[in-house]
Amino acid sequence: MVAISDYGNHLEPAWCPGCGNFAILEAVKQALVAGGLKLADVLFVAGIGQAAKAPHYLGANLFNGLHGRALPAATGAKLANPALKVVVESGDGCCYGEGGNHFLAAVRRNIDLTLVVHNNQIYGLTKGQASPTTATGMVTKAQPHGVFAEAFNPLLVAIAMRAGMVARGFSGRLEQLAGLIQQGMAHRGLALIDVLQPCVSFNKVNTFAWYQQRCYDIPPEHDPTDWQLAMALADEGGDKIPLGVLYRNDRLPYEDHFPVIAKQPLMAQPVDRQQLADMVNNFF
Ligand SMILES: Cc1ncc(C[n+]2csc(CCOP(=O)(O)OP(=O)(O)O)c2C)c(N)n1
Ligand code: SF4
Repeated sequence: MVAISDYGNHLEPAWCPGCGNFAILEAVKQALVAGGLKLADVLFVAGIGQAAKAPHYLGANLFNGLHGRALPAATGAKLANPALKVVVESGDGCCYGEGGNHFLAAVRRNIDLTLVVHNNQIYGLTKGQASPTTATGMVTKAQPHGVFAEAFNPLLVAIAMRAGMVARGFSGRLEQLAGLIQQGMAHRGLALIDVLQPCVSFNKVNTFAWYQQRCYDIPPEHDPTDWQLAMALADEGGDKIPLGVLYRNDRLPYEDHFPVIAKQPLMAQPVDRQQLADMVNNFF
């Protein structure tokens, strides 16, 4: 049996009071407990940012790397030890900006990772510059004339490329969010959970109230295997923001394609140091 008290540590989150990250942290804990996942079963991987700090407060295995580089590190860990449940926590800037190419590669590969993106539509840690998901026209200190670029729609891109599972949650709806993360962890293949997360300090537009007014639950009769319907849902915006699982398929996860790890994970395989040395010498 796993309990919420198994997760967490003595560290006090260095987030502003009222930040949407608190609920995401709680939702992740609840999903781990609901999935019966023990500390040793899970590896968290993060980059840099307010969102990327979330796993620091879980007391679980953690690899914290460079900004935007969580997904390649997580991919390596998953290939080395496919038995691990690997969860990536990233900000919208970290995942869709600095790490944008890695996001596309992870979707194409369909590596079995749970990708929880804390999407506050802003760069939080560096104090409020526009991120790829900041709405066109939004004025920030770094964009005094408003953002000129079209906002990146991660759900539309992920569904267009047939990611394994694509969902959207909101940190103002904890119970639903925990359920979505749990479903993501249970899914074999890449599961993107894009979470609308108000940044109370630097995004004064997309507030809790702003999201509450616009978010609605995807009706239970929605068939997430229907790609075209999922694309249409992902394309909704402005005053209609659907929450729930938009899309799901049963594509083979990346790691299932490698005969070398079919019988035994890489981390359990013996290393022939002589062969390794010969290879390195040959190379140089
Ligand atoms: C390659 C690189 N570019 C830029 C930075 C500076 N930087 C650190 S955090 C950050 C923004 C983080 O925003 P986001 O990923 O959206 O996370 P949040 O802090 O909003 O949760 C930036 C630009 C960096 N550390 N490394
Ligand atoms: S700056 Fe924004 S994202 Fe960062 S802790 Fe404060 S409210 Fe949260």
